[in-house]
Amino acid sequence: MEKTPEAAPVRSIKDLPSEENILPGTPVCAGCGGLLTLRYCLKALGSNVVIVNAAGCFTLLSIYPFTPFKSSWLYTAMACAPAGAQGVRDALDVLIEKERLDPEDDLKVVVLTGDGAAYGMGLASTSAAIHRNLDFYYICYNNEAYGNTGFQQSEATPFGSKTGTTPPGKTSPAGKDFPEKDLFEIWNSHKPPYLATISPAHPVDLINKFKKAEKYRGPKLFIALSPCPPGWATDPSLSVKLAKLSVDTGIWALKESVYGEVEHTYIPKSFKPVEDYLKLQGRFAHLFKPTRQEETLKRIQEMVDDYWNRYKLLL
Ligand SMILES: Cc1ncc(C[n+]2csc(CCOP(=O)(O)OP(=O)(O)O)c2C)c(N)n1
Ligand code: SF4
Repeated sequence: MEKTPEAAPVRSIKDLPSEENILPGTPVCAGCGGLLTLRYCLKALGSNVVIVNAAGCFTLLSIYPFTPFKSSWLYTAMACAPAGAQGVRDALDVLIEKERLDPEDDLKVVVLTGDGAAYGMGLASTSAAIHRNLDFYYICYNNEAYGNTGFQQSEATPFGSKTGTTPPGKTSPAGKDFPEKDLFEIWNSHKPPYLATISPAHPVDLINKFKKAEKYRGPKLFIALSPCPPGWATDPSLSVKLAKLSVDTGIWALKESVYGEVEHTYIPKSFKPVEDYLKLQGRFAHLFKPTRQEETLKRIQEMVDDYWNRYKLLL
């Protein structure tokens, strides 16, 4: 169901909203791709927002009495942020019903989680909230592991990645030896009004997706592949480059879905080899040294090619 007309899209980086709703000086790591993503998301969402955060790295952002946000913040356990969002949405609706809150002053309810919560521990409560058609936004900053507790594998960890719980060794030279879950497809099977993948290296695409989502009442879901310097063993200065390479190699497909209908919003003119992305990251270093793991590298490239072939978009 649509609630507002769609806002005009922005055309270039110069047209991004200048307002900042997350201020500098946070305790997260330098070069955190998730934080940059969140900064762009809040430019689109504004400050009339309640963020419901599942335990993770970003819980450190807002610890009483300090906060970098202009908006409100509620912290929940890992599995239940969407249930927390339901409570906040219900409370706002009751206040509006009792005429104690002007509908003009209504707040957007935004769940914010890492991939450990989104792909694993919190999936049941997310599925239930989507099924109930809860009117909320869901932002997952996906650093492809449990970041806050030292980078253990999550259900988003890709094939070939080293994590604290998938060390490359004799039994598993590749590190993680099976692929990640496809959360986009899992969410999409619920046919929510709006669902998108986003990237901190594509802010225009990101902002336009939020503008488009705004017109729908119901769940509006966003997943961002978010470079994580300590976990990925990369230099903080490389985060935007890595986010861009993830898109240019086809590893991270930028797409959206409206009521289950998927469309890609950006298709690289020519796809770069996945190695260009992998070789810059310490978590994949064992695939190159002391010897190249040809089979593993080939399989990673094939998985990406298979994805784009499925959509007949590989040029
Ligand atoms: C049920 C439960 N198990 C374990 C933890 C400990 N814990 C706190 S944050 C965290 C990592 C969360 O990972 P993710 O959701 O990917 O977010 P990130 O830390 O990467 O930001 C864990 C395991 C917890 N809070 N609750
Ligand atoms: S560990 Fe990674 S996701 Fe967590 S704050 Fe640091 S850079 Fe960001």
